[in-house]
Amino acid sequence: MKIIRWILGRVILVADAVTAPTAVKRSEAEQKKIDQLTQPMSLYQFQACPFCVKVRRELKRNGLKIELRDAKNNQAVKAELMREGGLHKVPCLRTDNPDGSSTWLYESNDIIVHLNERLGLSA
Ligand SMILES: N[C@@H](CCC(=O)N[C@@H](CS)C(=O)NCC(=O)O)C(=O)O
Repeated sequence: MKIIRWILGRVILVADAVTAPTAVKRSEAEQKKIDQLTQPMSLYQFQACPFCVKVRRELKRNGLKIELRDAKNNQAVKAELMREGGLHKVPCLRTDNPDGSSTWLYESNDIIVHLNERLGLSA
């Protein structure tokens, strides 16, 4: 079972690499505005999870600089996700708020919709 999952993961990664979306082009000023909005965000994810690949492709397509955190192999990141987010489930988008709290958003589709709305992107 583990080996099948591993092989499927590699297939997903190769397919993703071969069909990688091209990033949208925007003016320097527009990109700077988007970068400021994404600066407090990070994505907790697994490299070969199909739902994470889906979100990463959206980040790439929209030219979003959001830090990726490996919640599978990095034990500190995994513990942080469980302790603060509440679940060991990926993808999860973390947003650090100005008051010091963090907002944790699970579900790939909800993350994509949230990013589109928050950043004013066209879906
Ligand atoms: N409906 C969820 C599915 C997410 C999901 O099933 N993620 C798996 C990895 S592919 C997971 O986090 N499993 C928990 C674990 O492996 O501990 C989404 O679209 O984000």
